[in-house]
Amino acid sequence: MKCNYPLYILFLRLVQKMNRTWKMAYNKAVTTMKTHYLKQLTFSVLGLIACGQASAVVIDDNYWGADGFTSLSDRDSIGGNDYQIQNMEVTFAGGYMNVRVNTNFFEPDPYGVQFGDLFISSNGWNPDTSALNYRNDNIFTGESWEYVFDTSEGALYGGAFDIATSDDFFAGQGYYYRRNQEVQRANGGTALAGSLVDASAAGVGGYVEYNILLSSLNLTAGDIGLRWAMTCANDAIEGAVHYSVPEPATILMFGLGIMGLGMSARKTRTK
Ligand SMILES: [Ca+2]
Ligand SMILES: [Ca+2]
Ligand SMILES: [Ca+2]
Ligand SMILES: [Ca+2]
Repeated sequence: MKCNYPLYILFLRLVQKMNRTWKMAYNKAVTTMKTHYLKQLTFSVLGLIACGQASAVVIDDNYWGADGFTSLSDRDSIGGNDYQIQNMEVTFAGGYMNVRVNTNFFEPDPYGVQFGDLFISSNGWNPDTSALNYRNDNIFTGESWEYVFDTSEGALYGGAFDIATSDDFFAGQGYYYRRNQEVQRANGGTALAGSLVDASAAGVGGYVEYNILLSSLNLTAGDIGLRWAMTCANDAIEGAVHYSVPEPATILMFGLGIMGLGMSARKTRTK
């Protein structure tokens, strides 16, 4: 540095240096804010998606049902582990109700037992509760079903359909089975497009999975009843899952809420 350097030049350099430092700090802050905002936005979008994807509700198999055979009647599953139904898992996502029936049963069965159909009650679930584990419940008592997904047809049916019971398959053949249990759609009804079944994961420890298009069901908020049993009904399951009508406004508010939280968190951190 020269001795005769005017003082104002020195002062100017100092200001320039400060200006550079401040600009760098400013740019860094803007970049950080941009990154932070992007993160918050991503989280909000994920939040919006998550809002429509509730985690699975498990319906435990507390249902025994009526009319098992004498000494075998007093139990959940007849005929060993091959017919066991563990539970049902229900998830609402993307306009569908996903129902996973966790069962050891699979086709082909040595006795000709077939997959059952998924019965759906759109107006609640009111089984016969006059005995523990619904031990008086059969096709004559309890809930009636407004819809059925026909597993072999691969289609959902509404309207007036006839129901086939376990007796239609196994009466008078000398087998143990659970009597008077609804197991399949027999005929009739109106086919409703858009719902699916996937039985490719069926087997011991496996499952049969249904994707039911919610707009096909005449639903209001409340309980949806579900029922499934293979055609001998050696094990059967019934239960309910709560359905809330999704409101777009609520979902939007949820997303905005998350963004708001993100912004206030950023403010706090800046302070
Ligand atoms: Ca069971
Ligand atoms: Ca019903
Ligand atoms: Ca019943
Ligand atoms: Ca059962």
